Amino acid sequence: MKTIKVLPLALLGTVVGIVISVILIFTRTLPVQASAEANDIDNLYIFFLGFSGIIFGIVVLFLLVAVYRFRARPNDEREGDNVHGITWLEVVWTVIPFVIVVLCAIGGLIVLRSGDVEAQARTKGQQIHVLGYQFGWKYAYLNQGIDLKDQQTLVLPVNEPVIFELESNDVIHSFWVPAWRMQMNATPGQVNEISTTPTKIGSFEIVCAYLCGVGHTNMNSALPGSIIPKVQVVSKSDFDAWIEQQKAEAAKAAESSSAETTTGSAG
Ligand SMILES: [Cu+2]
Repeated sequence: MKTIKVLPLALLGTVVGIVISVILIFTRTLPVQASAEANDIDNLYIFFLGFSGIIFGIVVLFLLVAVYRFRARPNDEREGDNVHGITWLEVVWTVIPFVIVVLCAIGGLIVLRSGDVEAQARTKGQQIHVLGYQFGWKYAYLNQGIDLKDQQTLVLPVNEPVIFELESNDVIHSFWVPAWRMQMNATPGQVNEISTTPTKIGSFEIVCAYLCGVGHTNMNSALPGSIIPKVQVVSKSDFDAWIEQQKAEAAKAAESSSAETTTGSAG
């Protein structure tokens, strides 16, 4: 019976896999890191990518060697060897994936649990309601009682935790700010929460990460011609000034609409 040398092949596969992972890590440029969580999430991504690359290297190498070594020669009509039950191999192929999955789960649990940021955002941060619809986003500032108009820019202060309460009034959308490494579904009939702390001043892309209908591409602020404004992160003082301006505009609008009603009823 023909065999292959398992251990040297597994080692070679590991080396090939590491090379593939390193190439992927250094050739795929990630977006700028603009939140307190971004660096940890990138490290988790690299950790997952490393594991995946090594598994890929080993599997593909074994596959190629097996296909070549155990191929049927011309006119060889024999049945292949009937192999049944190799306990040590079954233990190995159960234990290794189990360990890998558990390690990845622990890594994910440590990095992705945002309990602290969420608690901070609830007590002294910004609470923003985000409504996804076909096709755009509408924001409300819950602490200040301000409702923005359709497609009005989301403005946030730097270095202050934010909690987003996401909802949708039609189909499932997904609110994604790549620079913050933050993404959460906006689902009809349900409020989903996610929190982050922006750490860089500037404007950053907002993308709808779900195909949500014919106008889906309009929900990607990175594309030319998109009607979706990017999110603006500003200094605390600029933010406070902007909030005052929004309040003043809302008061003015309320005043003129009540004036209209009065004139209407008088006439
Ligand atoms: Cu969408």
